[in-house]
Amino acid sequence: RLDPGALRERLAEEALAGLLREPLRELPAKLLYDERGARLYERITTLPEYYPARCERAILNRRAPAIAAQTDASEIVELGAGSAEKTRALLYALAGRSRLRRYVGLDVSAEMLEQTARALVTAFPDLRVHALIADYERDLAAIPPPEPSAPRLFTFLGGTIGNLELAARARLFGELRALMRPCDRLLVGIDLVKDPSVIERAYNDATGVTAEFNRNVLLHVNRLLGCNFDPQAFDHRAFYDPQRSWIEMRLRARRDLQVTLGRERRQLKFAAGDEIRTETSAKFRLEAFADELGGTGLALEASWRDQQGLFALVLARP
Ligand code: AVJ
Repeated sequence: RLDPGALRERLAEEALAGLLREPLRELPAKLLYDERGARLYERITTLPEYYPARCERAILNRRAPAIAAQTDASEIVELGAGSAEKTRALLYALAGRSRLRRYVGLDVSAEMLEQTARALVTAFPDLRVHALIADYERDLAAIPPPEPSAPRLFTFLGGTIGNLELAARARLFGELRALMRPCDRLLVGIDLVKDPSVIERAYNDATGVTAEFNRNVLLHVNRLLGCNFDPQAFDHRAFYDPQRSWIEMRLRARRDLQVTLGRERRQLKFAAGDEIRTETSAKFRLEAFADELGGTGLALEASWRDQQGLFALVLARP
């Protein structure tokens, strides 16, 4: 477990830098996952419009035995563990082969991770569980060293890899590659390019849970920076950018307003219509994704799609 104070400090720095960015203010997507945000995301994964979670779950439930056989892993290292709900299919499949020894989960959401770790200890009494309150873009060094002859499966599920831009993805894959021995594997969930209206519906759900999830980032920022954003003064927006093959979420000021930034007492001015980008979530073509992996010394070993072809799990080896 890393020092939560240090993580908080870094999140605050990133939030401040993003709010001062020109021409478009931007908050890093990981800020969406404070305790309330993590819970709202869990609700999103149950929405009928939000196909990524449903599809990934279907693939995992169907393919977990094959993935377990192919990787022969005795350890899972999960980046962005969240509730680890979908990961359980893998854990059961590995436990069924009597190979499972250790689970290492990383997440920035301390409360969610703590709860997840406790739940896993209860569900898998023989499993050693490590919970690292950590940012996978900075804290991979905190992962405990591997055990000899205990193959590791790194998992990065949910399509969260899409929150990183190309250069950041290459950096992360490179760092993971450096941690991997020949026996280790990486399992990544990627959301696939498809009809934009399907994607836009998934991020503009009818009941407004995603809007609430998006606005909640401002409450998190208020605590991190001691400022006074009124979430109700912002509209949720999510739209697909075909040039960049990503969907982005923004918050748009409903009226002219000012926000006082805590320590600096600095005034941040918004005119009606001004926006803050809060997330970009890239959609992939499998071939291009395989090329990205290849550029970092990883090779695509296998991939599985759901029956509608909306989402894919990719298994990569060093
Ligand atoms: C958890 C990053 C995969 O990008 O689809 C859900 C987060 N944002 N609805 C995504 C999210 C809006 C999600 N990831």
